[in-house]
Amino acid sequence: MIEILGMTSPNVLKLVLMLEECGLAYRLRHVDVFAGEQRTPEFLALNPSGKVPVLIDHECGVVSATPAPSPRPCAGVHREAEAGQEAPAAEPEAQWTPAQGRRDGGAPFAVFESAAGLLYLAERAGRFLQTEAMPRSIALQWLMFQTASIGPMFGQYVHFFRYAPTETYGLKRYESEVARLLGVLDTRLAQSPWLAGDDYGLADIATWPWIRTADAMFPLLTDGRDRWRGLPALRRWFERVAERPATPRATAALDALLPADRAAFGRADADALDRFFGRGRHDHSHKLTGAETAQ
Ligand SMILES: N[C@@H](CCC(=O)N[C@@H](CS)C(=O)NCC(=O)O)C(=O)O
Repeated sequence: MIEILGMTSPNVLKLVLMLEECGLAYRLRHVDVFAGEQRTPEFLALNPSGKVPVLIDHECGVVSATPAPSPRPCAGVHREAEAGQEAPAAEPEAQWTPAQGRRDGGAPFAVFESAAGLLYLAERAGRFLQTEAMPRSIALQWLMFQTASIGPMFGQYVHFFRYAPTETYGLKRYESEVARLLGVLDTRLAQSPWLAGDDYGLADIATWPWIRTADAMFPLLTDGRDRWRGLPALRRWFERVAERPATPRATAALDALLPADRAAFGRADADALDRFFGRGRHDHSHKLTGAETAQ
């Protein structure tokens, strides 16, 4: 069983999409990031960066760094998803144990950073990542484009337009960069059916959840006119991924966490939000300057 610690965010959806595509059994566990569950010592032992998602593989703790030509045998974990299949028997409640770094074959094995989780699953399942050097490099280039540019820039843009819309300097800066990045994707997808070439793969799986998020903010980019104006290839790609059988299963599984997320946000007071957003009293610069820390 693979466990994903997360919330309703695009970085978490990446892993859920991949698990659904591979037909791997998994369980989603909600993390209340507004209450700071991601900063507990137990969580930091799994992800030193204190973010979701974290992937925990409870049954198959060893992956090879070399590409797998075929699905890796991993009894009891790798199975084909079947419509209407009953949920597996309940397992003992997993614990957030300090498993980070274990490669000795013992479970659980924890992976932080969503793209690292995708690579772990690709090597585990032997799917969605090219094995030949040059096609693999192209796939990794587009995967890294997502992790280094799309995710961080879209994330900052969402923050400004949702929580600081009057900060026009920040809002404009990120809006402009998001528009540029969308253009890069559209140009690529006008030349290639999938981001890495002829096959649907990790780069598409990593990028699609962020375009799903962008779908909600396109009106801001276009002053309420046609949301996909100027992005026809990106739009076709977005719809093709949405039509894959695994995609609605993944979005439904993720969206099931919405009530828990909304409740967590509703419980968060001004101080908790200040800490979550890393601003005001709870910014992190005191750690570098040695200045008085916020309590
Ligand atoms: N590069 C990381 C980004 C993870 C990330 O930023 N996660 C957000 C949710 S999308 C989070 O955990 N936020 C809580 C916090 O910052 O304390 C990844 O791809 O896994």
